[in-house]
Amino acid sequence: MNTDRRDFIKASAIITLGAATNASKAESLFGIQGITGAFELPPLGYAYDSLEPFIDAQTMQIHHDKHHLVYVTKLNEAIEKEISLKGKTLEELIKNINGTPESVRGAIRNHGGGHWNHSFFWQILKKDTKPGEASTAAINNSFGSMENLKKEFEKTALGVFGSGWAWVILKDGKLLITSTPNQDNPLMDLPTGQAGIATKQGKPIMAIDVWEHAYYLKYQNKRADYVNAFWNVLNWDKVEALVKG
Ligand code: MN3
Repeated sequence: MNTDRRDFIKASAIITLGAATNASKAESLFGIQGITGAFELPPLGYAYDSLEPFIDAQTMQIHHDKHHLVYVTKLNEAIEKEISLKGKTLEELIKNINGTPESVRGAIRNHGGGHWNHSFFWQILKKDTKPGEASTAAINNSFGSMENLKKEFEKTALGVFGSGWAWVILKDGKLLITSTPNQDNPLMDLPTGQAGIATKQGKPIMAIDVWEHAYYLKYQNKRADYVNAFWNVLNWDKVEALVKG
């Protein structure tokens, strides 16, 4: 590792500490430990450069420390405005978008979704893992082959117009592929099949963030190259646990 890289990592570690401090402050806004709404930025869980060369360290650092933190901060701000939402878990919030008071519905949808999606995305990334038995069986059963899954997933990821996500979800024992615009999520109780909304709902098993902030520094406008590189950093261990769970 050269000196520049070491300094970069050291600087990154300091920025991460700063983010953690902000999250603690957000929590104290509510006074009582354990009251949700005081959501925190979860640690990335690995070094920013862990996914090189497929996803670069700078992208990971900005994506986690800056973009994800904004979703957490704005989610907390929205909950502060709507007392009935305090005490709910993140999953309860995003599964009940329809029942959310209108004044904060958009904010919970965008920032609660953003917090959930990114927390999930960090966990689904890891180099050098292999598909497990349960995942392989489920993929063969649902798509016929791994190649078909990859082809359909890539097509869906490339077909997201503007910002959004592509997903593999589990529904009634089958794996399905879907996409969501913006920070929507297949767990949200939004009417499916309408323009601008996820076509299918289910339990997320894998996901790719196709917002430009997820890939632009390295891939610029070449989303297809980023999506193709994704298979090198998909955490099959996590996929296996989700398929089994
Ligand atoms: Mn993102």
